[in-house]
Amino acid sequence: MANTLYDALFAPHEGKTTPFLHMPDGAVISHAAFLETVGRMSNALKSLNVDPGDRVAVHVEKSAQALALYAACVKSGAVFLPLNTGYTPAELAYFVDDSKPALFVCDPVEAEALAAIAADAECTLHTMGSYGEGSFFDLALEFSPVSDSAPRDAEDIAALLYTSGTTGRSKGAMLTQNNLLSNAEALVAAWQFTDSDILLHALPIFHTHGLFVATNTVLLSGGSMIFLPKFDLDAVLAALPKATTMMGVPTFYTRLLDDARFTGDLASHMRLFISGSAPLLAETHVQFEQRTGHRILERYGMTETNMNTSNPYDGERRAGTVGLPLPGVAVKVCDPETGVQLPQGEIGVLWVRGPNVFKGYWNMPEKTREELRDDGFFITGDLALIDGDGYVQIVGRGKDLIISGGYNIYPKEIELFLDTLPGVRESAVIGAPHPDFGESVVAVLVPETGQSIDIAGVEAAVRANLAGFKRPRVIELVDALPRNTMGKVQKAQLRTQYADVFQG
Ligand code: MCA
Ligand code: AMP
Repeated sequence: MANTLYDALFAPHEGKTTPFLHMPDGAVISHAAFLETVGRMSNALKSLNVDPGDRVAVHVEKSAQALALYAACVKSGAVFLPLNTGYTPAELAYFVDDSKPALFVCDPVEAEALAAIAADAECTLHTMGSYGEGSFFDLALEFSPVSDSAPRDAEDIAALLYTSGTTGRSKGAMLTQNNLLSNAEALVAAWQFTDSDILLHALPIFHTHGLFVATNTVLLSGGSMIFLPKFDLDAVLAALPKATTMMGVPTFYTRLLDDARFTGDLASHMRLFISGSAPLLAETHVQFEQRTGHRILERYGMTETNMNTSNPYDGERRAGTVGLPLPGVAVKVCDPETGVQLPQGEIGVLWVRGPNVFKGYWNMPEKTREELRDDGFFITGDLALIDGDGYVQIVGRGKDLIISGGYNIYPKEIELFLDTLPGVRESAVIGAPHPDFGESVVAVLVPETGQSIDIAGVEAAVRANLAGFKRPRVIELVDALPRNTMGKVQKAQLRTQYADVFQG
């Protein structure tokens, strides 16, 4: 039996000396060299008794080796489970306990702190540093680069990606080989990727955007990537002249526009700029076109669905819209209460269906039933309308969610944590417009009667327990939270009240 994803993305490049990764130190890693490492790692996984279907949890910095580990998991049939590098040990404990991986690969500097978490989950712990160094790579080097691919069916799970939940508990989205492959095929065609493309890759590789949208698309089309460890403005400006395409979150584009060195000349040879993960302001789209002549192509997706819609490559790229459904993807707008489809032009919750839609949430059959319907439609929780020409506009969110610099933050998770701190009776967490991140986090705290809250203590506790991107950048103390007659906290009122905290 074949291995659907490996055979499509990786196997065609075996033995090819064509460039795959252009590294920041000037090194070029060919497809063949990359796949030799993948073969060694795949043998190393076997030696660790990682069987097809086993999870491999990965909390490491971006590197060529980290990407090879993803490919090795695909080759071995293991389920790749990447974790945001910002997560603290307290956050990681949940993911490891919930997913019960066979192997947990972490940064060497955190191995000691995470040993107990791995031991509790009875999984093997290995290390991989920023340059790939560590015990896992050492082990891989002991093996031959030649290995067989594990037979995997298109419906087998290739990856488990956690997305935060409105209840505060993260949910693991199970993505099949076909979810990933069908989406890569759709995107290569929609964005006309070829083997001449050089993608400027400055995104993290622990989320759908940097891992699947960017990498799988380039792998399928046979092109290469300038593989930067993160979005560093100077490094991106220096790399741009060598790239043909770039993918980013809106913060990438606003940071470029804020720098006078980013000129039309610097972008003149580029074929395509793509944006997603968060709303791109229409004004950013307009400014970008004025500066460079390029109309940023905005697309829309989710961890659970990969990409759903995209503005056209050749047709009109409409600012403020996320374009048209990708081939094979159906979208409809439904009444949030009844689930009945609404007439064209009305605002409701967006539902999507297609080969891109995930298989369900790991160990959460009830959550899966709530959001993934028997007829295959997934309820995104995004509020949208579809215009007369079929373009989808995301106009808001039915879910209580903040998107900061492309990272999703669920207020409930932060509120549950803040409520445990000394002196805090209750809390409300909201997003307020932020010039760099699009939105950022504001926490409104109510002290226990007769007590005071030590703000410095709150900040320290947050730092110790929550990833930095979730940290409230403003903390306000109030006597009471605004509530409606049903007793529900009026977040809309708070959002209006604190709308300007990050401005000016
Ligand atoms: C880092 N920090 C942040 C963020 N990133 N705070 C708020 N929002 C953020 N996005 C905090 C760090 O914790 C640290 O906090 C401080 O900022 C500096 O960290 P640093 O790493 O230097 O930050 P940066 O380089 O300025 O990073 C900003 C960034 C990065 C470049 C926008 O967040 C980024 O690459 N975002 C891309 C996210 C992404 O790939 N999303 C795709 C999700 P402290 O000072 O307290 O220590 S996939 C998805 O959404 C779907 C499927 C889709 O459609 O794509
Ligand atoms: P995630 O859970 O990290 O996969 O994030 C998915 C969410 O990001 C979607 O449900 C949307 O709310 C948001 N999103 C992604 N792309 C866009 C976009 N182009 N415009 C507006 N929101 C977006």
